[in-house]
This record gives sequence, structure tokens and C-alpha cells, in this order.
Amino acid sequence: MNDLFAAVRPAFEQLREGVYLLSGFADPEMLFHEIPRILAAAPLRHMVTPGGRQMRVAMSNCGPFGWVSERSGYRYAATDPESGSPWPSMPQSFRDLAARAADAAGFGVFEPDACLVNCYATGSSLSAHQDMDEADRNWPIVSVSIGVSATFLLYGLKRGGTPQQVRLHSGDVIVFGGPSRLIYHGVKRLEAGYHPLTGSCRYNLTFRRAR
Ligand code: MD3
Ligand code: FE
Repeated sequence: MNDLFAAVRPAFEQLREGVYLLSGFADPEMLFHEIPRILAAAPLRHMVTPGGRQMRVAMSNCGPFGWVSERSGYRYAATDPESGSPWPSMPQSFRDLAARAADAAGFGVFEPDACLVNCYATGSSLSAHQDMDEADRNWPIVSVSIGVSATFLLYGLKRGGTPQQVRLHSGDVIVFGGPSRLIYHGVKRLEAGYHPLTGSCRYNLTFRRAR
């Protein structure tokens, strides 16, 4: 089925300076296989924003550090505030995938120390934001989509304007870095859909270097 679209959807596409779409780069089944262990140790939760609103996307983490949002702000934490325990370990297959994607996009060595697991139910969206909580913005960010397709929104370095819309399918990987590392981005409301791996949901793995 994928071959039908190969001509119009190349495997490697530069969306703009520092943003690369690697269509079908990841094996979503292999990655999703690891998810039950992670979520059993650190269940998905709707974190509260500093503004006091509950996020529509359910989140968890694996790896040495996890991204958390609380009334007091955003931070990277070595332990899950819900349990007080370290986050579940990052599977080697996750590290390898993130490293291979960053290298394929031209960023060289990438050793993520944080993997945010985002879970979108039907109707969930992620409003435009920048990823600013990482110590060293020279590292790229690698994002992997699993399950139901979604529309990713790419803005610019300033808030507002008309976003570039990118449809992301299961197994697609986006790598961000360089001049686009601090662009505003978001995800459109997830439409009702079905994927054999994830049912009506979309999962996204975001690999970052926090420290
Ligand atoms: C572009 N997640 O968790 S990941 C996030 O699909 C987040 O769940 C989205 O944005 C998702 O923060 C998109 C892709 C992503 C991550 C970081 C970026 C895109 C980025 C940093 C700069 C520019
Ligand atoms: Fe983000």
C-alpha cells in the first residue's frame, strides 16, 4: 500500500531549514510493543498546566528524565511525581531509532535522555508552543508517530501566522533542530479514526536531550 504513495511522499523530505520528515522510518509495531511496560510503571495522566488547565493529551515518560507540567511550571524530573519512583527505562530500540533518525537527518550523534509518551484520544489536540525546557538547544528533537494519523502544525519562531500543515502517519518520524529548534508547533484535534495497533488513539514519542 505504501508503495502506491512513494512517488508523491518521498521517504526523506526537508520541510524547512532544520525540519526533516522521514516517512515510514520507524517500525511502529516494534516500538508500540514496549509501551505496556512503560505505562504499567508510569501510567498516562493529564498533567495540569501552570495556568491551571488540564492538558487534553495524556502523557507519560521513560528514560533518565521525564517532562512534567505542574501548577508550579514545567520541568524535567528524574522521578515520576505521581509515584516518587524513577521513570521506566528507555528501551534500547527507542534509543537506536532516535539516534538513527537524527543521523539520517544530518544531526550526527544524538543521545536522548528523555522520552515523552503522548497519547491522543479522539478530539485531543496540542496547542501551539515552543519546546524550551531543555538545557542545550543544540541537540535536535526526534518525534515518532504511532497509530491514528494526525495533522502536525508548524508555525515560525514567533507566535501566530498561518501554520504549515503536515499529515503524520504511523511510523513517520520528524527531526527538528538548528534554526527550527525553537519554532512554535502543535497538533490539530485528532479526528475519529482506527488503527489496528492503537485503536482510536494516536501515540507520539518525543525524544529529547533534557540535560
Ligand atoms: C518542532 N508533541 O510533546 S512532537 C511535544 O505530536 C510535542 O505529540 C507533538 O510537540 C506530538 O512537545 C509533536 C514534535 C516536536 C517536538 C519538538 C519540537 C516538534 C517540534 C521542537 C521544535 C520544533
Ligand atoms: Fe512540542
